Amino acid sequence: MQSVVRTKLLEAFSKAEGEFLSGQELADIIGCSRTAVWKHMEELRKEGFELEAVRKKGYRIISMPDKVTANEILLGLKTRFMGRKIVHKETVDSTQIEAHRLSQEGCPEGTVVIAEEQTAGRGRMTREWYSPESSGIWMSIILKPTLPPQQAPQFTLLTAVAIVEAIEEITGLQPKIKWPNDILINGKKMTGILTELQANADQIYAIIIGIGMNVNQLQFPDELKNIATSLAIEKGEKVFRPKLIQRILEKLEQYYDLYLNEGFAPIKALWEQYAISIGKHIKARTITGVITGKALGITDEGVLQLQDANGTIHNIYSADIEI
Ligand code: BTX
Repeated sequence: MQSVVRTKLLEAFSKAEGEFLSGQELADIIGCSRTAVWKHMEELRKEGFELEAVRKKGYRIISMPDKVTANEILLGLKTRFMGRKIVHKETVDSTQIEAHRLSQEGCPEGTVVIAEEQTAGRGRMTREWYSPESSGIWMSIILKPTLPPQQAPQFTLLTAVAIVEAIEEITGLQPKIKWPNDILINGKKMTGILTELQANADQIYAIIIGIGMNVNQLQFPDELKNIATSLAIEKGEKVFRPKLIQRILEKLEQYYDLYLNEGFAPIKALWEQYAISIGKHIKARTITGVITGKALGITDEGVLQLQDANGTIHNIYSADIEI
């Protein structure tokens, strides 16, 4: 099915909120015959959509497949540009690699690359990110703000706020943020964020935000068992991924707009509400060594400030934190 037709169809069903749409209404919306509408509906059915067709009433969508294809994400998505273009892959090495490529080809801002499975998902500093099939959210979002590269780390914090609030609204769980890029529930890592850049020394061309979220896994490999968790484990039931993705994209758009209009201050205030490391005695492993001390807070740039036993304040730009 052509993507324009599909988008129009799914938008119409989304507005109808579960009510029937007649064949004629759908034909008018997508500008084709009623026979063509029937064909499009059959295609959706083949993709795993459960549809009800009733004579004289028309069609309605009863349920969607347990996939994170463009169709499911677009159905009910309330954003202007975030996630309006979605590239879905069954299997990919890393959605980051694909997103870098699309960005270089000039894709629109807000483009999302999402996969059911990653075979070479990556974390920071070439670490691996475990991304098994159809159980998590493995996605990369491309943003193109006109900003200097020094401001890029703030996007990790902005994304963390969007994710925490989306999870709270959809599941009722209350995740916490561990500076800079981990989201934890009950002390275990449930989401990691990877912010990568295409930039020169003065200006960002694109920010690629990678989100790896454990959603429906019920077990982890031995090396992650004690440090990782998923939403399904914490909630005791499966979570419908497309709804959660929609809410993340909506929140991201909202906070990205706020950031561009009002700067980092309002994002920082929200971030502090959800952060766990602030005020605590922590150990920060940076690439140049280990510093221990009290986490005082983050600066207006998003840099962590750590006060050691001698009272010296260290600015930490990137590190792994132990609380
Ligand atoms: P990070 O470097 O902070 O964390 C990586 C570490 O987290 C690993 O060394 C391992 O100990 C642990 N880990 C690996 N997989 C998992 C998992 N599924 N759950 C919990 N802990 C795990 C975090 O990096 C940033 C991760 C971003 C992943 C996304 S997925 C979509 C996009 N594509 C891609 O290749 N990466 C990003």
